[in-house]
Amino acid sequence: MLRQPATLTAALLILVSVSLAAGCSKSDNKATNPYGGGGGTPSELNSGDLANGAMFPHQFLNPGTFNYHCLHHDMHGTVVVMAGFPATAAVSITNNAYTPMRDTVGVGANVTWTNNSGAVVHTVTSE
Ligand SMILES: [Cu+2]
Repeated sequence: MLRQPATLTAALLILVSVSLAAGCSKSDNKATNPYGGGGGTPSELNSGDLANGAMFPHQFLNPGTFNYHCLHHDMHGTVVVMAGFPATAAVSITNNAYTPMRDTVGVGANVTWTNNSGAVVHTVTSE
């Protein structure tokens, strides 16, 4: 008799785990989230190609550490999102680098990347 509740608990844990996993994949669906993912999912940042002068704005709705890179060059950057930090940040892309390479912003902050690299195309893409 005493083992039955333990078995039931294990079954419930499995159900909860499966439900959570299903919930995570749902948040990757861009159709339901206009900001493209959120919560540190791989799809959080996906600028596509940015020509010279092009800007890529993104709002970070969830706290976390968001590492990104350029699909064309060995360039890396990080945005850390946590409560109590600025609501905006600007990142300039020049000389095959993101400047600054690391930003810390508040939850809900808007970060804008601008390609100031002349004719060189770059991206801002989650790692
Ligand atoms: Cu690049």
